[in-house]
Order: sequence, then C-alpha cells, then structure tokens
Amino acid sequence: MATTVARARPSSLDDPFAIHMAPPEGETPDERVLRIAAQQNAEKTSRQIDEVLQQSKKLLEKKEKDVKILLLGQSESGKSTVLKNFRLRFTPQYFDSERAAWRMVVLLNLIGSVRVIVNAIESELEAPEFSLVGDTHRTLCGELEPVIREEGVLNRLISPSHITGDVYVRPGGEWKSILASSEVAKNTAAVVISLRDEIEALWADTAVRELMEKKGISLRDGGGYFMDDVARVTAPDYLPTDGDILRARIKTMGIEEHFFEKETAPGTRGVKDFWIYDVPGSRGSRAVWIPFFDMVQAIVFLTPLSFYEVLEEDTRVNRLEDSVVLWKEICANPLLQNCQIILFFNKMDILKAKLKGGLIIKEYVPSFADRPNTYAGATGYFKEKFRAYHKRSSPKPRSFFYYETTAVDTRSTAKIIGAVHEEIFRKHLQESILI
Ligand SMILES: Nc1nc2c(ncn2[C@@H]2O[C@H](COP(=O)(O)OP(=O)(O)OP(=O)(O)O)[C@@H](O)[C@H]2O)c(=O)[nH]1
Ligand SMILES: [Mg+2]
Repeated sequence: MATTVARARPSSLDDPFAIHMAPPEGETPDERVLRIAAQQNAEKTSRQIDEVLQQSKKLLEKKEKDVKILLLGQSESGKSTVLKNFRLRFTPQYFDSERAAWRMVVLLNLIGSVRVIVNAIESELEAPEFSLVGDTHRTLCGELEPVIREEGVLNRLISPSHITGDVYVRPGGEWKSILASSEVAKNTAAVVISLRDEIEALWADTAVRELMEKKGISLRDGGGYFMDDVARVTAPDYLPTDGDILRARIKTMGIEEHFFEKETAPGTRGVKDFWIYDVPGSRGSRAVWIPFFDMVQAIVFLTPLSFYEVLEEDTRVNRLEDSVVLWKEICANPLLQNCQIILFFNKMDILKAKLKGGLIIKEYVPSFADRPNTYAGATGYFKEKFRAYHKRSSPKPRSFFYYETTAVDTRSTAKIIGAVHEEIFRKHLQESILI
C-alpha cells in the first residue's frame, strides 16, 4: 500500500501534472479509494474523448482517400433514381429502413396527380363552350380539395429552408426522417386515405380520361405515377416495394451525401468505401455543382433522349439540347480533366414506348434525316454525337464510357451499377499504383 502511495508522489515539483495528481496531506484510506476511483474515471473519459477525436480524424483522412462520385444531369434525368439503385445494391439495409418515408413520397405523388386532374376539370368547367364535365365533377373536385391542400402542407414541411436554414450538405437528406415520423405527415396520410374512394372515382371516370386526352395531359409519362395503384398505396398498412420507391419522385433540393461502406451487402465482397453526391439538376441550381469538381474522381452524367420535350423550368429550351450543352461544358471543364465521366442514356423504356407509339425522330431532329426510325437507330446516332463532343471537348484524351439505362428497372440497372463501380475502382487503383 505504502509503495503505491510513494509511486503516486510527485517525483519532481516542477512537474505540474505530478503536483496535480499528488494525494492531499493526511488522506485517510477511504478517501484514497474514492480519489483513485475518481481519477480512473476522469482518465477513462479523457481516453474516450481522445478515441472519438482520433476516429473522426481518421474518417476525414479516409474521406480524402475514398472515391467520390458525382451524379449530374438536368432535372428529372434520373440522378436520384440511379442513387437509389446504388443504395439497393450496396447498402440494402439502409434502403430498407426508409420505406416509411417513401410511403409519404408515393402519397405526395398521388396528390400531385389528383391536383393535375382537378385543375384540368376546373378549367374545363370554366370554358364557355360545350364541356366534357359537369356538376358531378364539380362536386367531386370540391370533395378532393382537402387532399390537394395537403400537398402544400407537406412540401412546406420538407422544404430546405424549413429543414436546414443555411446548412446545405445533408447526409442522406433529413427530409426522410421528417416524412417518416412527423405528426403532420401522419395527418396527410389520414386525409388521403379518408378520400381514397373519391380519388378512385375520379380516375375511373371516362369523361375525365377523355378530357385528359383532349388536353394532351399524360400522367403516365411523368415520374411518380401511382393513379393505377390507388387502392394498394392508400391501404393503412401500405409500405412501398422497391419498384414503388424507384418510381416515387421527389425533386432534390439540397446536396445529398451518401456513404457506401465496403462489404455491407451480401455479394459485394471487394467493394471499397465510396461516397456519392446527388445534386439538384434544374437550371437555377447548377451553380452548386461547381465546388464538387475538384474533389470527385468520377461523374455519372445522365441524359434521357427526350428530344420531344422541353425543360419544366424553361419551356423555351429543348431537353436534349440542354443536355448536349451541359455535356460539352462538363467534358471541357479543366477542373474535371482527370475525372472519369460515364454517360447514361436513361429512361430508355420511355424512348422505346414512344417509338412504338409512332414517334418520328426527324420531325424533332432534322439532322437525323432518313436513318432507321428505330431504337437502335436512335441510340446509335446520339451515342456517336455524344462521343464526338466528348472527344472534341475533353482537355486531354480519356476513355468514353456509355450505358443505356432504365433506372426504374432494378434488375437491369444492378448489372450496370456493378460494371460502373468496377470501372471506377479499376481506374482509381491504377492511379494509386502510379502515384
Ligand atoms: N420510366 C422511367 N422513369 C424513370 C427512369 N429513371 C427515372 N425515372 C423517373 O423519373 C423521375 C425523375 O427522376 P429523378 O431521379 O428524381 O430525377 P433527378 O435527376 O434526380 O431530378 P432532380 O432531383 O430534379 O435534379 C422519377 O419519378 C423516376 O422514377 C427510367 O429509366 N424510366
Ligand atoms: Mg434528384
């Protein structure tokens, strides 16, 4: 006992810690036990703090070394849908934990479709000439007002200003936890469920269908189409399937950062840690892409071949033209000269369906001329265009990677995601060896 006390005595009075740790004069054995226990506790806490600091330092260093992938493309090109495919492939357990939030997105999409139909009916009712719709529709629209009001309520709840103030980068997007658990969201679900018969009646009405056709409104063409699934998605215990989550549409409002840990999913041995950044794609928000340019190793650039559509945010601009301009800018950017750029022609299911429905390419793209008006004809032609711009614009030579994708089809996309992941890491490894 005495020796322990002696060892705890300051060996030198110049040592401030030794002075601090010295037992007080006339300490009793009980006091000593208490003092040593308190000291050990303090040391343990201090060790824990050190460990946490070390861990976060390591994490930051690690992020420096990790591969970072940026998803780019105009709004609605499918960036967030591709991200969902990566998550489904590499971190399925996290994807699974978010079904409650996606249920609310599905309901929000349903409300959006109801709003489009109700607006179309109301404008038809105001038209002075013969109308396809009448008083029963007016009543139905009135009954559905509470559902439409919920769209604004929910959008305000998850808008970036409401969630984050000035904080812009959010891991995974905080909106998901808000949608999954807030009382406001629960109330929205209750309102939609209580009016489910009215929503079904609206969609089953032949006059309404005729009106939509007359006005050229096709809900099926857009994202987040659930009008054929009203009974299923408004069941009180409904949880979305993977397919529902892939089809659910929510515009990305801030930058979302997603971390992919190695070997977290079965069949993903050999996967290294990586990060994916999902960004908003509309014209007004593209400035937020730039700070990422000198930190990412790979870009997945998405473009649907929607030469027959205009941008939602600027209806004077053709969608494909916008994508081509963006593509050239990204390829030419000197900050990205060492970055791997992988091109996805996305929404290929829609292109196939449009061509089957009689879409004539040269009516929109005169330079397409008399090439075969087929899927292979279209993809071949545009692939060569994008390849040529890539070659001409890149500051120094680099490989051209290209895939045709249907991001809402998890099976075909999983294979592509696997190949893209492998390609990105092969290049990363080569460069690490060269360095
Ligand atoms: N039919 C079809 N729909 C798709 C495909 N890829 C994405 N979508 C749908 O298109 C909608 C828009 O996709 P998002 O992934 O949200 O688009 P985004 O590029 O992230 O858009 P922003 O966040 O506004 O920049 C969603 O409802 C998707 O389900 C596809 O290959 N085929
Ligand atoms: Mg998005």
